[in-house]
Amino acid sequence: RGVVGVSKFKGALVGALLGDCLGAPFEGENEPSTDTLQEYFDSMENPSTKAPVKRFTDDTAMTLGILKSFIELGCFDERDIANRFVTNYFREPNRGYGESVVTVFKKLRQILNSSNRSNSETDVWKPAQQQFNGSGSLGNGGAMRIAPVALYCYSDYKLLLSTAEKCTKLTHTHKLGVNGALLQALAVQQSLMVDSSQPLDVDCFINDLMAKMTEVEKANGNGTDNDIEMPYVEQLKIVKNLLMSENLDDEVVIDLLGNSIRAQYSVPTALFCFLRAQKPIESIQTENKFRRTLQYSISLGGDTDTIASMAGAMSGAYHGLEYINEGLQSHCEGVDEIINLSEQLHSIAPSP
Ligand code: 8NA
Ligand code: MG
Ligand code: MG
Ligand code: MG
Repeated sequence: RGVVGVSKFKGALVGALLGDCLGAPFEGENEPSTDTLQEYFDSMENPSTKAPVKRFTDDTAMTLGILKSFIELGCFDERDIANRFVTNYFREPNRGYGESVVTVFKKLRQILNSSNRSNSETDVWKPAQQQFNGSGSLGNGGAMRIAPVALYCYSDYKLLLSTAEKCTKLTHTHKLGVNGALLQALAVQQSLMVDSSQPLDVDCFINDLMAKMTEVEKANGNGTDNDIEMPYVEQLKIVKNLLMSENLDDEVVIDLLGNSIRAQYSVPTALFCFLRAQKPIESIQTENKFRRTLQYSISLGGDTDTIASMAGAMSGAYHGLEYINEGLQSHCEGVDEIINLSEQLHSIAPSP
């Protein structure tokens, strides 16, 4: 297992940014038409198009918080990350945050401001645990921002799992929220490790993830009150079956995998989009598998920015920055900054 190059670090984070920025205009709407999306991407890839820059949303705002914390502190620090989440939210509350996570930010702000109280009153883990009457959030907000953790910890599997879990539990403590973030982190890490000069062995990629998530769900529990023992492993089986089927029916994909703000019904969907885009998709005209990944993710509707962002992180980590069309990049807010930060993260991430 070799050292991962800087292009893959940049690809992962630019991929996450582009998915967020380009998917955001369609978030929550009904699925956009095939023609609308084809034209949307075609026009941005055309160098003469100077359309307005697309703003990033909460997905990227929180990713940037984690990224800058790693760079400035050189390690994972929960109080520093919590502080960045809070500061970023109150400076720019209109980035499209989830409805309930704002409660966590408000409580965290009080905790972080109260320096000389008892330990329990300064516990940064508490507010997330109190969400949804103590069951915790199962939204995809932990998964959508996890890419920097996957990059920083890529060479140390145990550190990756434990850091991704802690990072998620600052806002999301439900098992489905946490395990969804672990799946996303593992998928990005695997994408980094695969050589993109060879065709992707999709079957091998999903089998590896299934084995890892089996261990995760055995150890962490499933977080549901029904009979499904390993909900993410079940979703991964569906991903595998869908990848083998000849027909690609959007309705079936949405019905089986989902396109919602729940981690369980969006992280496996993002993985499917990345893997399915390794082959041509009839309704999408492009040779570029990164663009195909984003365009397909957004075509499914629902939580388009987040699903495209998660799939974009995997695809960018696999292909590297040079593969990502510059026209698409130029239409996204913050792309130069995130490339610069990716380089810095690469220089401090422990190598194997
Ligand atoms: P969150 O923790 O506030 O969760 C989001 C929502 O999920 C909550 O408001 C609830 O409706 C639901 N939810 C979460 N946990 C539970 C539970 N235990 N029981 C019942 N319902 C629950 O925020 P988040 O950070 O997870 O959210 C991330 C998403 O919100 C991303 O898609 C992000 O882009 C943003 N967002 C999404 C939309 C959209 O329409 N899809 C719109 C604006 C913002
Ligand atoms: Mg968002
Ligand atoms: Mg469609
Ligand atoms: Mg979203």
